[in-house]
Amino acid sequence: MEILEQISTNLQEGYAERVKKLTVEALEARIPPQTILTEGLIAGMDVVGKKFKNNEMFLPEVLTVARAMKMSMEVLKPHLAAANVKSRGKILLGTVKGDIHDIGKNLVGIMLQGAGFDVVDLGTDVSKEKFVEAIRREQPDIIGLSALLTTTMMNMKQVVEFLDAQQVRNNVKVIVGGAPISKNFASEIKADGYARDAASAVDVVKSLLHLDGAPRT
Ligand code: B1M
Repeated sequence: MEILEQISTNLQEGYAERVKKLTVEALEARIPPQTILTEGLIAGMDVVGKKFKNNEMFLPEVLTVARAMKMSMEVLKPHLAAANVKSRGKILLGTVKGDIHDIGKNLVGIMLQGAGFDVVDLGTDVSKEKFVEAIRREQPDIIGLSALLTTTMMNMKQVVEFLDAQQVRNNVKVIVGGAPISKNFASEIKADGYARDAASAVDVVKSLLHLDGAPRT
């Protein structure tokens, strides 16, 4: 669809206001929010990621794109979460220490809210101590750790070990995700689950909580 392409290309250029306006127009045209997200915004972000990797785009430009994505996500968020009914459980989310990437984590949060979970987002650069404090305070069913850097993914291991050391692991399961994370890595660090993307994060959470609709493995 033409409007999705426009969302993608304007996002790549970092035109925040235009992307936001197009997102509103796409919603008015009754394009499903999930389609706007995957075929407009994420498609555009994929191109940016590749260009960034090949040194065809640089940090300040990527930052502008990330801001545009965030603004548009604010518009989409209530629509993605519209199906939200009674809470099916509480999920604590955070990007681990040293890492400030939050777009993927935010998507995971939105998808989980959309699937009917309460989400408490601790933000980025979250220390293991902050995770433990929040677990004691919020009593979540699951905590979700995100990392986008190969240098910060090892901080996930530290969080898992700290939860054990602080004896707060009994009633909480840990899931991990982010571009450099794999299923093997998740097992290595003794996480309870791994999700490749935001949609599968919902499936993994449902499966860990033994809720209906979890895909059979
Ligand atoms: Co950064 N960055 N960045 N960056 N950045 C990457 C990750 C990188 C792969 C780019 C590259 O070189 N190709 C590279 C990492 C290399 C590596 O470690 N292997 C990189 C680097 C090097 C850096 C800096 C070190 C650059 C520098 O300063 N020299 C720096 C680090 C800062 C820090 O964290 N301390 C940095 C900074 C930034 C910006 C601030 C400019 C910006 C972040 C803005 C923000 O997040 N608010 C940024 C961005 C935007 C990117 C890219 C281009 C896009 C990331 C993104 O948002 N993708 C990225 C390149 C890329 O990924 N192609 C890159 C879209 C998002 C929807 O996908 O986050 O993967 P993703 O999330 C997915 C899945 O991974 C999964 O579901 C999501 C949705 O489907 N998922 C989970 C994520 N978390 C999950 C948790 C779960 C389950 C699934 O359960 C809990």
